[in-house]
Amino acid sequence: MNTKKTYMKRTLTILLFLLSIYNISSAQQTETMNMNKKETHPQVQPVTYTCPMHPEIQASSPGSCSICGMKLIKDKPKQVANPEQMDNMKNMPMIKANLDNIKTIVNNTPPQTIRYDLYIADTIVTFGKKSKRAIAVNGQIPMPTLTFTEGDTAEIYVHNNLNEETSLHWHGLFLPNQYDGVPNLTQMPIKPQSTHLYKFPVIQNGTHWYHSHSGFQEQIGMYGMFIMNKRKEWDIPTIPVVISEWTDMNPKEVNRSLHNATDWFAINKATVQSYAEAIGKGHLNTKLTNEWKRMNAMDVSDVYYDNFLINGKNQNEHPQFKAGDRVRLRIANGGASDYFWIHYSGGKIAVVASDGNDVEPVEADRLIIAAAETYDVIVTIPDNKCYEFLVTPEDRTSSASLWLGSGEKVPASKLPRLKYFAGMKMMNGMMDMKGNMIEMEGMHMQNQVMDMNTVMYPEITGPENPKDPMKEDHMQAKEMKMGQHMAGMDMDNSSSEIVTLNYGMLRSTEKTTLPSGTLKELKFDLTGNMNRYVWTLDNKKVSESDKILIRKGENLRIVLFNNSMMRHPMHLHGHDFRVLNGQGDYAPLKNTIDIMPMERDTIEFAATESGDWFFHCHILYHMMSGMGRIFSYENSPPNPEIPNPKLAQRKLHADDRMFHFMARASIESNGSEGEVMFANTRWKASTQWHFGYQDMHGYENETMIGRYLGRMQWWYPYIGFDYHYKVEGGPKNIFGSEEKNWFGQKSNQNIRKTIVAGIAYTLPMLFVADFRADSDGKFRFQLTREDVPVTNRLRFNMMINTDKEYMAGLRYIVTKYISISSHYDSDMGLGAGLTFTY
Ligand SMILES: [Cu+2]
Repeated sequence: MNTKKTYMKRTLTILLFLLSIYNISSAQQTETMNMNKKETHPQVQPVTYTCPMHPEIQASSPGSCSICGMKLIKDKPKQVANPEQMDNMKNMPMIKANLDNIKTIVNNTPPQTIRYDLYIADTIVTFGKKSKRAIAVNGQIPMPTLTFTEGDTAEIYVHNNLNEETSLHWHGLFLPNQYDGVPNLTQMPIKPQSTHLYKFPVIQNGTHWYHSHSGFQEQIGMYGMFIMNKRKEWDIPTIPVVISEWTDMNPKEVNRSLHNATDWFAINKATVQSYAEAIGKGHLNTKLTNEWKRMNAMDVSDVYYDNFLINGKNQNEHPQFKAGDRVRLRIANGGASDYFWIHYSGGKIAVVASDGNDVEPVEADRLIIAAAETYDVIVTIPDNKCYEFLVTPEDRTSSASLWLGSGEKVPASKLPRLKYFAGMKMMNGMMDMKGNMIEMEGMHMQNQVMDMNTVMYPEITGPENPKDPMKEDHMQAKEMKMGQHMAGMDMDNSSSEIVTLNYGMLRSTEKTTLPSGTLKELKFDLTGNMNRYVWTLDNKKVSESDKILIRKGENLRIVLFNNSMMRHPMHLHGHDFRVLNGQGDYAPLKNTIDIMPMERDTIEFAATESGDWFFHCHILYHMMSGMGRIFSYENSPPNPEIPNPKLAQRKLHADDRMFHFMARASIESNGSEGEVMFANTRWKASTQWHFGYQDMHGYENETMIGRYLGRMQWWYPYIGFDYHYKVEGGPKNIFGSEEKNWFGQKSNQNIRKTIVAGIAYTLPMLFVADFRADSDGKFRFQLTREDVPVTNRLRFNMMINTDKEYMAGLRYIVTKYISISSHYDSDMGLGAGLTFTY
């Protein structure tokens, strides 16, 4: 296996590669802005020849790389990793969008109280392949757009006509704590068949949204736009754009499946990254390293969705626009878990606000919007044609579109499939053997400036399989060009390079410095593991941590390090925070910050409110598993909406303490075996059986309860009960007599009723080692490996232990619940049949 040094080297290579990509766009932008080139131009150093992919290879004359054979190029790779250079990059120049000539219109209507009545009811929709239950408000999905003007008072009557509790959270709004809409924290849930009033002054402006904060209701329709106009607004057409996902699966079942370590979603998305695929693509070593490091397959999103919606439809048409028209899109990602790429076929996208706060207009070719973020953008209709505003989920499984204008359709180019093995290779390099993301010395991974996932984007880094000679040329050419950029020479300013928006490019239109006050600094690691779907801060769920007390008048600075393999959009209720992105006094204000793996981001805000405010990951399924904290103002007056705080807290904590039921049972020609379990984040109770059809094939049942330990949950100590009954005459054991085990102890397989205590530990390659002792003083050591992904749908399982028991089997997954299976086992012999999973 590779040494740690190799991993570090590989990580460094990837980073250098990303830096080179970064340099292209930053250099290009410098050009456009006519900025002083001295600031970003690299220092002159002696010329060496190096490999674009392997910077450690350096030669004084041209030649080829001894590692990959790629042609060496003139370069000075050392300076790229220079921290000083990194600092220059932080103050990167941007392409300003010129919007000075847009006219404005003033609203002279005096401030007023605006009343909305929202009737929440069950409905049936066919957004996917089948008709399914959803929740509509006033008969529509998304919920109606609520519009106010700064200075108005909002009076919103919520009529709950569901047979379950509900709530509405006003995302990004500054309002009295009791109207924030978090059930069991700022109010009690709105009971079925009752009405609840939210009434608060509108003291801000911008594009926001609102959604249910109860259970999984947000996934099935309870999201809508919440727009607060300024007194003076741009006088151009404005379209609210709320993006969402749809799954035909009940979201409770989605949640259970995620906790069940099923890869059904990956099978649907064709992202299993099986051994067959790894070998076919020349990535066996990558796959082995990945499993050696106890990781699961690489992916950028958790859930498979059947459809993606913009304002409730996959395709939207706005034919009224003509050449030269400019349109403002107020975009909110109301999806429960996905990030979305945004492109426009009619040219650049001018970004003018994020999370309802204005930024200096900046141009980009594309941007990614995290769950719960909002962006205001302005696009131009260049000609009398119909241009596509394309919205693509990060996993690129499908897309949704908004068509602007009429006439000949100008489609945006669809995003190609991600290069998952390139992503896996990158992830391998980023993670150490303890499951920690390795932070690079002198590299500031922050604010999306370096998107590690770029290695997976074929549109930027070339196609996946460079073995194809045509493609290899393309790839090599592209890398050559990047290498040249690293050397600061022959810059190709062709418009083919893609400018992707990142947080470093957001600059507030006004100073955002905090009022003077004491500064309190808090640090959180974003932690989790995909295998058991545990998502936490500092390895603690909401229910496992105390409220964080803060004091009105102080300033809070929060440093967030993402030590997990997924990106997380962290959202703070009731406050805007500054994102420290190198823009100094003009740091942008946001309420949701996307943090990529390995990033360390800093936010700060003034504590100006009172009461309890939720701070959590806005991926619904991460939040429900406990990824958050509660900020609580000291000495707040009691919240009149929470008559019994103890009861409310118990109900709030119930969310992340929830147990999930899982089962797997086979019925094969030689007998039945299976497992049923109840598990939550820390605890698991399970019973396993193994029944032959005849006495000589044995009956075994083990029931145990245990607790997962550690952040990565590789340790699982347990106690339980084991019953084993068998008579002579079963299949001949390949290890000879079963009378004694491999420790020389008398085996009691014929009739065994014992209490057992043991500990299981997940080894590299995802083998589970299980050592236990029973009440008769007998020891057993067992190795198990389950669900080796042989192909997209074929799984291999094996087990061997010191009682001379062994098993090997294959399972072909037909549907989410049914597999065709066959296995050989030392008690029951060979059999074949069906396996049911729930
Ligand atoms: Cu998350």
